[in-house]
Amino acid sequence: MQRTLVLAKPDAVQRGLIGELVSRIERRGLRIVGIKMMRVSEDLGRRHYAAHVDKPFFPGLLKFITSGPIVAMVVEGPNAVELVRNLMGATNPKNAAPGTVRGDLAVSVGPNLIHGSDSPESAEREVALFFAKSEILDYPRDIDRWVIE
Ligand code: DAT
Ligand code: MG
Repeated sequence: MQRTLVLAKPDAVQRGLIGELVSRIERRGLRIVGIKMMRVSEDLGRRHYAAHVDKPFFPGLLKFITSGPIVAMVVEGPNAVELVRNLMGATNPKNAAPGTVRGDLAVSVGPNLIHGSDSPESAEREVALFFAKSEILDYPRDIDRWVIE
């Protein structure tokens, strides 16, 4: 069982695509065990994208990710990191396959809708950056026991 950090980026929130992203994750069979709407501070943005601080696109990336509310999620399941990466599609939507979030719904490598951790190590680091332990809620799939006949 693996956990990964997913962000519905500011463009996803502004375009009303939170549900679309959540739906694709849930329909795949992954479980959302943490979710919140929040604003990314400049400090959090820098830490989250620490690997990119020296890239030419970093200033724009930081401006974008802090530009409006996002929805952060902790997503759990077998191979959650790889499954989420696959459903996201390529970083640049122009290369993203149809059927993926970016291939179906995005046109630009700036506002490309979704973030997903790129390795189990990144996932652990990023989940800890965005979520307190108390904000991650594991739960059993035992809803049938509440059915009244
Ligand atoms: P991903 O989001 O697919 O994990 P990444 O970690 O390489 O991609 O980069 C983080 C974000 O930075 C990406 O979602 C969009 C932006 N970005 C990446 N490469 C870029 C480029 N060449 N020009 C502009 N923005 C870029
Ligand atoms: Mg990345």
